[in-house]
Amino acid sequence: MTKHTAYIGIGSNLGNPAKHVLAAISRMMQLPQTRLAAQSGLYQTAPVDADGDDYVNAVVCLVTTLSPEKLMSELHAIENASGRKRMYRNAPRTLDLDILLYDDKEMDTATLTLPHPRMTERAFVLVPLLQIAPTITIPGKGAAHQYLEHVRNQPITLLTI
Ligand code: PH2
Ligand code: MG
Ligand code: MG
Repeated sequence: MTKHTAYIGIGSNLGNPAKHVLAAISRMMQLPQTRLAAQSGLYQTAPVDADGDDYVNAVVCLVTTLSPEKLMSELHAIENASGRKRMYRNAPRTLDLDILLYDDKEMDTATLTLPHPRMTERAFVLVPLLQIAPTITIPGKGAAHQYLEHVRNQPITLLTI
Protein backbone atom coordinates (compact mmCIF):
# COMPACT_ATOMS: atom_id res chain seq x y z
CA MET A 1 0.00 0.00 0.00
CA THR A 2 1.17 3.50 -0.77
CA LYS A 3 2.74 5.48 2.04
CA HIS A 4 1.50 9.01 2.61
CA THR A 5 2.94 11.84 4.65
CA ALA A 6 0.53 13.72 6.88
CA TYR A 7 1.16 16.64 9.21
CA ILE A 8 -1.12 16.82 12.24
CA GLY A 9 -1.73 19.91 14.36
CA ILE A 10 -2.27 19.19 18.06
CA GLY A 11 -3.87 21.64 20.49
CA SER A 12 -5.16 21.62 24.06
CA ASN A 13 -6.25 24.30 26.52
CA LEU A 14 -8.25 22.40 29.15
CA GLY A 15 -7.10 20.37 32.14
CA ASN A 16 -3.37 19.67 31.84
CA PRO A 17 -2.72 20.70 28.22
CA ALA A 18 0.87 19.44 27.98
CA LYS A 19 -0.24 16.06 29.32
CA HIS A 20 -3.05 15.85 26.76
CA VAL A 21 -0.65 16.73 23.92
CA LEU A 22 1.93 14.13 24.99
CA ALA A 23 -0.77 11.46 25.46
CA ALA A 24 -2.09 12.24 21.98
CA ILE A 25 1.38 11.77 20.47
CA SER A 26 1.69 8.38 22.24
CA ARG A 27 -1.71 7.34 20.90
CA MET A 28 -0.84 8.43 17.36
CA MET A 29 2.31 6.28 17.58
CA GLN A 30 0.00 3.29 18.17
CA LEU A 31 -2.29 3.90 15.19
CA PRO A 32 -2.52 1.05 12.68
CA GLN A 33 -0.48 1.31 9.46
CA THR A 34 1.13 4.47 10.80
CA ARG A 35 4.59 5.57 11.93
CA LEU A 36 5.54 8.75 13.77
CA ALA A 37 8.25 10.33 11.59
CA ALA A 38 8.83 13.62 13.44
CA GLN A 39 7.51 15.61 16.36
CA SER A 40 7.90 19.30 17.15
CA GLY A 41 8.48 20.79 20.55
CA LEU A 42 5.54 21.85 22.70
CA TYR A 43 4.61 25.52 22.43
CA GLN A 44 2.54 27.71 24.73
CA THR A 45 0.32 29.96 22.63
CA ALA A 46 -2.35 32.59 23.23
CA PRO A 47 -5.83 31.60 21.97
CA VAL A 48 -6.46 32.78 18.38
CA ASP A 49 -10.13 33.53 17.57
CA ALA A 50 -10.94 31.57 20.70
CA ASP A 51 -11.41 32.02 24.43
CA GLY A 52 -10.14 30.31 27.54
CA ASP A 53 -6.64 29.63 28.80
CA ASP A 54 -3.44 29.54 26.78
CA TYR A 55 -3.01 26.52 24.54
CA VAL A 56 -0.24 24.00 24.28
CA ASN A 57 0.33 23.26 20.57
CA ALA A 58 2.58 20.92 18.62
CA VAL A 59 2.79 19.37 15.16
CA VAL A 60 3.72 15.80 14.26
CA CYS A 61 4.54 14.15 10.96
CA LEU A 62 2.95 10.75 10.35
CA VAL A 63 3.78 8.33 7.55
CA THR A 64 0.68 6.24 6.98
CA THR A 65 -1.16 4.05 4.54
CA LEU A 66 -4.51 5.18 5.99
CA SER A 67 -6.72 7.30 3.74
CA PRO A 68 -7.38 10.91 4.82
CA GLU A 69 -10.91 9.95 5.90
CA LYS A 70 -9.77 6.92 7.89
CA LEU A 71 -6.94 8.92 9.48
CA MET A 72 -9.43 11.62 10.45
CA SER A 73 -11.77 9.11 12.08
CA GLU A 74 -8.84 7.62 14.04
CA LEU A 75 -7.87 11.13 15.20
CA HIS A 76 -11.47 11.80 16.26
CA ALA A 77 -11.39 8.67 18.39
CA ILE A 78 -8.22 9.94 20.09
CA GLU A 79 -9.90 13.32 20.70
CA ASN A 80 -12.90 11.57 22.23
CA ALA A 81 -10.68 9.40 24.44
CA SER A 82 -9.26 12.61 25.96
CA GLY A 83 -12.77 13.51 27.12
CA ARG A 84 -13.34 16.16 24.46
CA LYS A 85 -16.76 17.82 24.66
CA ARG A 86 -17.97 19.71 21.60
CA MET A 87 -19.75 22.79 22.93
CA TYR A 88 -19.45 25.73 20.53
CA ARG A 89 -17.06 26.71 17.76
CA ASN A 90 -13.48 27.03 19.05
CA ALA A 91 -14.59 26.29 22.63
CA PRO A 92 -11.82 25.32 25.06
CA ARG A 93 -10.93 21.69 24.49
CA THR A 94 -8.92 18.87 26.04
CA LEU A 95 -7.63 17.89 22.62
CA ASP A 96 -7.89 19.00 19.01
CA LEU A 97 -6.20 17.01 16.25
CA ASP A 98 -6.33 18.56 12.78
CA ILE A 99 -4.92 17.14 9.57
CA LEU A 100 -2.95 20.08 8.18
CA LEU A 101 -1.44 18.44 5.11
CA TYR A 102 -1.75 15.01 3.48
CA ASP A 103 0.90 14.70 0.78
CA ASP A 104 0.10 17.51 -1.63
CA LYS A 105 -3.58 16.63 -1.63
CA GLU A 106 -6.21 19.31 -2.10
CA MET A 107 -9.78 18.36 -1.21
CA ASP A 108 -12.89 20.01 0.17
CA THR A 109 -15.71 17.82 1.44
CA ALA A 110 -18.32 18.32 4.17
CA THR A 111 -15.99 16.71 6.70
CA LEU A 112 -12.43 17.46 5.59
CA THR A 113 -10.67 20.33 3.84
CA LEU A 114 -7.04 19.94 2.79
CA PRO A 115 -4.76 21.72 3.22
CA HIS A 116 -6.22 23.03 6.48
CA PRO A 117 -7.80 26.32 5.34
CA ARG A 118 -6.52 28.50 8.20
CA MET A 119 -3.04 27.06 8.70
CA THR A 120 -1.21 29.98 7.07
CA GLU A 121 -2.86 32.45 9.48
CA ARG A 122 -1.73 30.77 12.69
CA ALA A 123 1.64 30.95 14.42
CA PHE A 124 0.62 27.96 16.57
CA VAL A 125 0.59 25.85 13.38
CA LEU A 126 3.36 27.47 11.32
CA VAL A 127 6.07 27.65 13.99
CA PRO A 128 5.95 23.96 15.06
CA LEU A 129 5.41 22.84 11.45
CA LEU A 130 8.48 24.74 10.24
CA GLN A 131 10.50 23.37 13.15
CA ILE A 132 10.12 19.83 11.75
CA ALA A 133 9.74 20.70 8.03
CA PRO A 134 11.60 23.96 7.30
CA THR A 135 11.18 23.78 3.51
CA ILE A 136 7.62 22.50 3.38
CA THR A 137 5.25 23.91 0.78
CA ILE A 138 1.50 24.16 1.07
CA PRO A 139 -0.48 23.08 -2.01
CA GLY A 140 -1.90 26.16 -3.70
CA LYS A 141 -0.04 28.51 -1.34
CA GLY A 142 3.70 27.95 -1.77
CA ALA A 143 6.45 27.89 0.85
CA ALA A 144 5.05 27.83 4.39
CA HIS A 145 7.84 30.00 5.82
CA GLN A 146 6.73 33.05 3.84
CA TYR A 147 3.57 33.26 6.00
CA LEU A 148 5.51 33.61 9.26
CA GLU A 149 5.74 37.37 8.93
CA HIS A 150 1.92 37.63 8.88
CA VAL A 151 1.66 35.94 12.30
CA ARG A 152 4.52 37.71 14.06
CA ASN A 153 2.05 39.40 16.45
CA GLN A 154 0.74 36.06 17.82
CA PRO A 155 2.46 35.15 21.12
CA ILE A 156 4.18 31.74 21.05
CA THR A 157 6.82 30.30 23.40
CA LEU A 158 8.69 27.02 23.18
CA LEU A 159 8.17 25.05 26.41
CA THR A 160 11.10 23.25 28.01
CA ILE A 161 9.40 20.08 29.25
N1 PH2 B 1 -7.30 26.19 17.89
C1 PH2 B 1 -8.39 26.76 17.43
C2 PH2 B 1 -8.69 28.17 17.62
N2 PH2 B 1 -7.67 28.90 18.28
N3 PH2 B 1 -5.59 29.08 19.33
C3 PH2 B 1 -4.45 28.51 19.75
N4 PH2 B 1 -3.52 29.25 20.33
N5 PH2 B 1 -4.21 27.16 19.57
C4 PH2 B 1 -5.12 26.36 18.97
O1 PH2 B 1 -4.89 25.13 18.84
C5 PH2 B 1 -6.34 26.93 18.53
C6 PH2 B 1 -6.54 28.31 18.72
C7 PH2 B 1 -9.39 25.98 16.68
O2 PH2 B 1 -9.08 24.68 16.55
MG1 MG C 1 -8.31 23.19 15.18
MG1 MG D 1 -10.32 20.28 14.92
